[in-house]
Amino acid sequence: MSSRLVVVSNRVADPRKTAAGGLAVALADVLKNTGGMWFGWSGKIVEGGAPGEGELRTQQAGPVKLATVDLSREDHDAYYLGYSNGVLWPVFHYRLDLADFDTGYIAGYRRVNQLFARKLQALLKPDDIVWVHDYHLIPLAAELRALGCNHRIGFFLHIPLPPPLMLAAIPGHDWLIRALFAYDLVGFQSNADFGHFARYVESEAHAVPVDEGRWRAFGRTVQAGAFPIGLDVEEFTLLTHAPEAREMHERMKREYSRRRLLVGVDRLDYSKGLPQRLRAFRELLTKFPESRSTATLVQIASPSREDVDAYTDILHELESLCGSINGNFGDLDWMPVRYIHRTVARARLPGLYRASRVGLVTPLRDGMNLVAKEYLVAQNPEDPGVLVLSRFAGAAEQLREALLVNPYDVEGTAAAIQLALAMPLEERRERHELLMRALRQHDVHWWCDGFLAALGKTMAEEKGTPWLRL
Ligand code: GDG
Repeated sequence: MSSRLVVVSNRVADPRKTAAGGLAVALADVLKNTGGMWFGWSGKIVEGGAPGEGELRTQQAGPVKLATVDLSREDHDAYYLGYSNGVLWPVFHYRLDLADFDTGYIAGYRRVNQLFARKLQALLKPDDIVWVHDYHLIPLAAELRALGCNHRIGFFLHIPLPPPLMLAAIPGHDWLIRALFAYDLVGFQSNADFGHFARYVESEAHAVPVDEGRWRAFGRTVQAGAFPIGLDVEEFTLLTHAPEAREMHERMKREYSRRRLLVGVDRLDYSKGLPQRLRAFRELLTKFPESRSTATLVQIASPSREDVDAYTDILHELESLCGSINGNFGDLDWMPVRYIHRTVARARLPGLYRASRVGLVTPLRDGMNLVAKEYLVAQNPEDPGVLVLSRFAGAAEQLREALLVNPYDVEGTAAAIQLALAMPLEERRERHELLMRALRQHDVHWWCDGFLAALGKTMAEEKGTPWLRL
């Protein structure tokens, strides 16, 4: 491709360093290969800074130019904490009960998108292809178009899109969806999410279907589709065989030689179903006495968004559940749950996954979930562990040979964990082989190439199409 790729996301990371977090890892993998520019917030908050203003800095990181903008405290609190993580994140994860529809947030959300549009437009070259990521930046293309930008612009939503009536609970939902029509291509993680978009635009926005996955409304035409994100399988395999992961694997095997390990690795977030997972584990210990004093759950819950209230609540709930399980079931030489509220170095994760007989990935709702894929890649194909996966993770559409569970059903999940612990070697191998085939075929390069090829194929809108300001 001769055009330069410009990736835009809330946070940027140096692709030469290892990042924590699904989106950052995937985008770093993409940009390492294509080169280009990565634009976003610097992570810096300027106390007392003027709203809608922020200093732009650029720096070269290998083949990638990093361009970042600072945010004033007022903008950060309204755009990031308020609208993105206090409204869009909960509603898009089907948690209307946790949404804080404070009317002040949306102005900050727009202000930051306008700021980004202004700063970004000044850096764009005529043939650039712009790829915008995630819910923080839904109106970015509309703001760019309002400044006269005619570039090819794609959008990928990393989190789920809820059904139309749930989306409609957001004051100004029509404004948000209308903003998506400023993109040439809109990508979702799963067919389920794409289906919700299709139903929304036809029923709420009265968009006219013009072709497969293509609609016309608000004076523009948008193409949409499902592009499930994948893993850099090769890179994660290398990481699995690198010294740090091997050492971790050996240590865990030594330490837990008489136990069977279950592992969970998640950002501490209410969408990840952590309390439900712990209750299912407690149910396992209650219902299947043979698992007592053998099954040990290692749960990494890496700190995340601690300045959003709902996150402190889940932290307390988890601590109390772990305490009561360890108190009621533990013994002098056995602690059923090892709960670690810290970020573990990425290089060590594959060792932990590989030492674990069961991988527990049981979100209540998740766009994709890359931990499920990492767990599978890290397994020893000769003696692989079993993935217990929530049917409500986008990954469940692809990973049909995992043990799929309903995380709200504590008894059912406990029974699936028991099945995983007892699964004969031959069945474990068969399932793992089929799952690995799917992961290799649909890796991060397939995802990126597929999205960019589809974006390249979208028909350019006529130059000068009037774009009404939002
Ligand atoms: C969003 C969507 C979608 C976790 N704890 C530690 C750590 N991690 C890493 C994992 C994995 C990543 O973070 C988590 O990715 P997920 O995909 O599971 O979830 P989100 O962060 O919510 O990501 C999600 C994703 O975007 C990509 O599109 O799949 O649905 O919600 O890579 O390994 N990494 C390290 N230490 C930890 O303690 N180093």
